[in-house]
Amino acid sequence: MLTPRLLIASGNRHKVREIRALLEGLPAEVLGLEDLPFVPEEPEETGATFTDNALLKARYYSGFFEGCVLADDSGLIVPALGGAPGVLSARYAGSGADDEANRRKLLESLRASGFTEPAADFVCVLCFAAPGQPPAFFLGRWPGRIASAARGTRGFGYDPLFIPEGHSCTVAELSPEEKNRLSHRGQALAKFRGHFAKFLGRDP
Ligand code: ITT
Repeated sequence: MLTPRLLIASGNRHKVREIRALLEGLPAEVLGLEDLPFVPEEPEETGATFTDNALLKARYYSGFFEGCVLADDSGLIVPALGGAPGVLSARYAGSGADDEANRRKLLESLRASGFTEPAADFVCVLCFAAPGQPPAFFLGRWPGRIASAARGTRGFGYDPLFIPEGHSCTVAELSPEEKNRLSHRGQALAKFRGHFAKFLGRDP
């Protein structure tokens, strides 16, 4: 039997590193966008929800690849800010903004609205698209709060500002293994692994 091929459809190298670690041991050949004959431009993420955008990316990259595709749409939700940055997490401080600019904008928004260490959730929606099958979705949610200042050097994005529930350190102070064990992405991928095992006709 041919080894099934699974494309991780993300242009974010930090996400791809985490997803690869979390897919370890899977009986599939795991590919990245760099393995495509040419790397297509990223699609515009026009969806109103993480689910919309995960589907949009899975469908888009399926057009360039014949095997199974896994797309991730994720971000940070701060209810005190009306759900921001939400689906705009990657470009909260404007299109092309880097992680540091997005973190600065988050701290400024919180300061301006008078909130200290408000509750927040990291959310991840994975969309799995297999040829000839309806898309399947897997959700992970990681509750916590926003620190008053960035701490730690690991991870990416909002990790230096996110204190997971039950912890006093930020995600950027956790080891990569600990983050993957607890995170929104880790939770969504654990669900996906069970689905993929069944898809391949194996026990999870
Ligand atoms: P792709 O769409 O190509 O996958 P992207 O970075 O544009 O890459 P998203 O649109 O899903 O991906 O935006 C995700 C943003 O949410 C990401 O850039 C971070 O700012 C934030 N984010 C998501 N997961 C995170 C995590 O585990 N740690 C820190 N920040 C995270």
